[in-house]
Amino acid sequence: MIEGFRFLPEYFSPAQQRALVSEVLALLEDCPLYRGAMPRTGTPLSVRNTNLGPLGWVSDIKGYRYQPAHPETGRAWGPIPQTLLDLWEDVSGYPAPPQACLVNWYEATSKLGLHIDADESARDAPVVSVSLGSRALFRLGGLERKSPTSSMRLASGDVVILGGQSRRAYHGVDRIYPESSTLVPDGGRINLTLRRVTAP
Ligand code: MD6
Ligand code: FE
Repeated sequence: MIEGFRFLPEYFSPAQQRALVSEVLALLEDCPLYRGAMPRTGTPLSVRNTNLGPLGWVSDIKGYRYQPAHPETGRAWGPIPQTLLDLWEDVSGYPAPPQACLVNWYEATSKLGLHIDADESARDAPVVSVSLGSRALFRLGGLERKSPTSSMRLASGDVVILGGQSRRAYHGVDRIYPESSTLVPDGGRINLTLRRVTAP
């Protein structure tokens, strides 16, 4: 496995997972999920998303970027839940708080192609990810798109950290298993990724 990758299974208890899902669902009322698009082609993304925090990751026909406001409502994104700020403090080893929490919402057939998270200028900060709801088949490769990959199932409450070398590794979600959990409405899956965008 590539250096800097960490997997913390069942970091959050079932009760903590339920509380976190409720909190995120409540925040989404003011900060709704929307469907972004691929740069250049404008092809709709398979996964709907929104963000919490002072900055949010946006993808549309013009490209990828971080911005302080929701592209559809024009309002600031909601706050990052304290549970997630505590998680970052516990596992990131980074001397400043996260600025963005990307909320990715997977439906039964959603998937996420192999990609690198490369839109942050704080390149030394890890990305910390929380899985909630249905299990996902997560694929992690190396620094090149053609690098060999290995697959693992991410279950509700699991935390994944891409730090060190793995921060620049290709990864994606091949499928979810929509029958595997009832925590998220309609057997969906929520993935929360905490990111530091700018150097402190
Ligand atoms: C997902 N995760 O689990 C997609 N990125 O749905 C990511 O793309 C990801 O888990 C950076 C770091 C950790 C991740
Ligand atoms: Fe990613």
